[in-house]
Amino acid sequence: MTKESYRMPDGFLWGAANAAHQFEGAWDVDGKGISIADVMLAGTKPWLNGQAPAKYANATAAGLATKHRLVTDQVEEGGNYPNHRGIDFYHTYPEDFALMKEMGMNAFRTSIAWTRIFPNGDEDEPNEAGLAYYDRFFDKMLALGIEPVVTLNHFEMPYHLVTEYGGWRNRKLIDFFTKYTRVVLERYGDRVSYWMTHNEINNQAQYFSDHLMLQNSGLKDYDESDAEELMYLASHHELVASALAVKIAHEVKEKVGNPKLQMANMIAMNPIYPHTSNPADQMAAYRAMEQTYWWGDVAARGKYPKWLLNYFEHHNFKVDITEEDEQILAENTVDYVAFSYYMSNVIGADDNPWIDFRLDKNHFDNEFLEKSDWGWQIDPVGLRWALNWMYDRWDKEMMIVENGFGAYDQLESDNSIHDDYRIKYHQDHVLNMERAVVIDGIPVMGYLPWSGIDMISASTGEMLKRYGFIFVDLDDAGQGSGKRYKKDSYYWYQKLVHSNGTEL
Ligand code: BGP
Repeated sequence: MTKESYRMPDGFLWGAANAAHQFEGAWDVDGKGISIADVMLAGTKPWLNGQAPAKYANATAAGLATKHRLVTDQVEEGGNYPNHRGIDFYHTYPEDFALMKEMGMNAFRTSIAWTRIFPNGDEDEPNEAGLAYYDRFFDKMLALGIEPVVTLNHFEMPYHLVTEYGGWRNRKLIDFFTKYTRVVLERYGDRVSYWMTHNEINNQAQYFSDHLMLQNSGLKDYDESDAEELMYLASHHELVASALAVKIAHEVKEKVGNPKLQMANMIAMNPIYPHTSNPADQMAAYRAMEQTYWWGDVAARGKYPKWLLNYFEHHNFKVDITEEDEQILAENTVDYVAFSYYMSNVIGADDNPWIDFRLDKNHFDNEFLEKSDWGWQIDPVGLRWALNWMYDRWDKEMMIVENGFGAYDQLESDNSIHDDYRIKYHQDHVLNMERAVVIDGIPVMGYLPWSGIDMISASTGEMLKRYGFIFVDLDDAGQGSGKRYKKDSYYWYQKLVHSNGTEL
């Protein structure tokens, strides 16, 4: 019996995805400023000599057990900052893009490092050396026939905007972000058609996580009791800035004469299922979905959902939604929705009618799903479910800009890597995506897995949590030859892309 598979529409984008701070390295080259990623230590080996400075001794000891990445006040002598080196893609991109082109990819997603363009974020003029670098970078991609898909803000905002302005809680960030957006869209808008604003803006729904609050909103040094209100306030400023970025994209589209230029939001989509068929569990899961994806409602529908405005009022949260903001949001909804997909979750009800959903409460394992070594529940059917849920809700074309399987890969003596577990993960997810496209009629623009090449894990700072179809011989301390080797998944993906989805 032939294996089930479906051909994707002509022009479908088969690519891969990454992010500047996770693979470029060159953290202080050509005028680049310090980003929030540059002050995050590795979760597995935070101090290169194994000795934590006195001021960080307690936090280091507490974090090691869970690979929790310590955020330092500044770049500290002796710290192991894996994002400082990444895989040196800043210099190796010509060779690495050629390797990825050989895989047959016609698209690649990455971010522009905001701090290469505005090192501190509040300068009047951009850093020309940074702009010139990405000129060469995008020109190389286009010369290879690889369509750039670009994230404006991928967990790498200028750290100066955190320490000097308090991050996105400060409305001034809207101006800093829109200035940066206008500069890069006017510079690259003739060559780069697919853009998106804030990576996984909704991660901060889990506002009890210091990492997610820093990575999404540059929030640091706040009282735990203020965390939820701060998250909503910062999110509002991010959403207004995102809508203004859509407006700028439409202006630049005309100015540079690129009719394909379009701007998306970017959501981390991991479905939340009810623990049982008990209606109380269903109601909890329903609200948990709304509390985790309302950012998509504002970006795609142009207004806040009523339940959330009620929630702000009930909790006396001061979120400064002005009439001008409401008009900006309403007039500038996104052109398409970009999202990441890795796993799904399960929650049960509690007795709070205002349902303050948090993944650290009433969270259950899904007895029908297996987990990765990092506990991520593997759910390919959930990808089809999510595509249907989002299309029904937001009525926008969609692009899968992250889907991947982090694993400890083994480099064999003959330099082969047998990652059949990663091939299976992608086979199952691609099949469900193809069902959504062909059977459910969902308009999916492309599949850009995380990732074409190994890089630094965002949550743990590990190099050994590998996602790539291309292996990079480096470890968590940055030791190794740095050589690239093709995994078995490289050849599998090459066949899939060349068949436009039928050779699963
Ligand atoms: C998403 C991020 C990516 C990447 C991915 C894998 O949340 O958008 O940047 O990090 O997760 O997760 P991790 O790197 O934590 O293993």
